[in-house]
Amino acid sequence: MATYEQLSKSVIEGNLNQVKEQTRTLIDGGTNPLDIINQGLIAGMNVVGARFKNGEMFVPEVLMAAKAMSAGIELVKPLIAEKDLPSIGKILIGTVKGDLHDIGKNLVAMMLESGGFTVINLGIDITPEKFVQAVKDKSPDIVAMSALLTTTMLHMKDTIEVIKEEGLKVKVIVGGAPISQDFADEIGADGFAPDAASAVDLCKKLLG
Ligand code: B1M
Repeated sequence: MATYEQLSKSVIEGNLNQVKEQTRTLIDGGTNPLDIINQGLIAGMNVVGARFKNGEMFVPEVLMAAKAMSAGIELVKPLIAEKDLPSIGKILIGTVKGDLHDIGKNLVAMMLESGGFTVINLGIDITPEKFVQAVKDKSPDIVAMSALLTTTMLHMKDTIEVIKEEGLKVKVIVGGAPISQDFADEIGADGFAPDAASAVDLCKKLLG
């Protein structure tokens, strides 16, 4: 059976076929799906992040790694999503304006779905106006914003301001690598979650 280390290495190498094969082997061997994600797929992506930062890896390689990781997540996803659960709330999720990172946001969306929420995933590069329009159209209980860049996280504040200006009654949560509880408090968000699992707990708490 494949090991977490081998799976991480395949993510780092951007070897999509090998990631799929090793993920399948781990699934068939009865490995916990969340451990496959956290200890294999995300662990590999964390190494990619560090190397990207140090200039040891470049955008095309990072993209290949990201695609390989997503392919692994797609295989694990059906094992986590308990689609038959009745919805316990509606969540609108998106990555903020100017930001194209979607792996973490999609992971949060997937975990929320598996936690029993109905999730509307708006995608990436979502302007404050698009968030507001979607709140008007879909009437969610919670808006969940993700940002991975220190430059784009500022659009979370803009979005919250526009939501308030429009008088819309919806809770707002924020998350992503550069986001902290202090930042969430500063911009008037209702909550912050450091990872996908905590996002589920936070949404349950906010609607409880
Ligand atoms: Co970019 N990138 N990137 N990148 N990228 C980072 C974020 C960076 C930290 C890399 C680095 O320098 N070490 C850095 C940001 C620096 C900063 O602002 N402080 C960076 C940069 C600089 C850039 C570009 C500007 C590079 C360039 O072009 N010069 C550029 C910007 C493009 C843009 O968005 N406009 C860019 C581009 C890209 C790619 C397109 C190549 C690719 C994205 C592909 C994709 O998403 N489809 C990419 C990637 C893959 C990364 C890294 C390597 C990995 C991100 C990732 O997917 N992590 C990243 C370095 C890193 O984070 N290690 C990096 C795995 C994912 C599961 O984790 O997204 O953190 P994460 O999500 C977590 C939590 O944060 C949390 O839960 C998730 C799971 O537990 N979470 C939430 C996320 N959203 C949440 C929402 C919530 C709650 C929790 O509630 C609403």
